[in-house]
Amino acid sequence: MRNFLALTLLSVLLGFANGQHLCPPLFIEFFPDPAVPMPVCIHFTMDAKRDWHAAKDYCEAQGSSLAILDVGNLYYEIRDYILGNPAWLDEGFYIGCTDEIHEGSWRWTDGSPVSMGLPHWYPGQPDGGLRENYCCLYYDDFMYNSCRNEEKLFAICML
Ligand SMILES: [Ca+2]
Repeated sequence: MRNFLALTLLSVLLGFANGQHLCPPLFIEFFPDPAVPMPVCIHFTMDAKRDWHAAKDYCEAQGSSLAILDVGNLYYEIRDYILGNPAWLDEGFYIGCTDEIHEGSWRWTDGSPVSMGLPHWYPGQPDGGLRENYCCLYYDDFMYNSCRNEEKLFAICML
């Protein structure tokens, strides 16, 4: 088992050195931490708009999860990527945070607390109380926003 793991790690490192793609099809490589050469793999689900739970299920069916953005510079890099796509500039994208379990207590889907306020959230967000329980990156600056529970949006999956 140890040899297998060593060989797997070696092949991944060699693949990286050779410039091979480390993310599966549809997933884009981001390197949010300059000290860590392994990519975070991101899939923007542009095939359909879904409510937050359907988006979460869709990511999980692909073996991924809704994106958790507290990873190095990932939030800024994803924001820049969205802002670089003119067709996306009046859209919103669900990410993996919610206050559906305890109103006002925002958690990532792994249970970790979400950083509140600037620079991540729009001023005045989150708001909407029980009507808005799901995080999205929302036009036109793609900061965090609490989106309406029934709203259907694109989503960001992460591996
Ligand atoms: Ca809420």
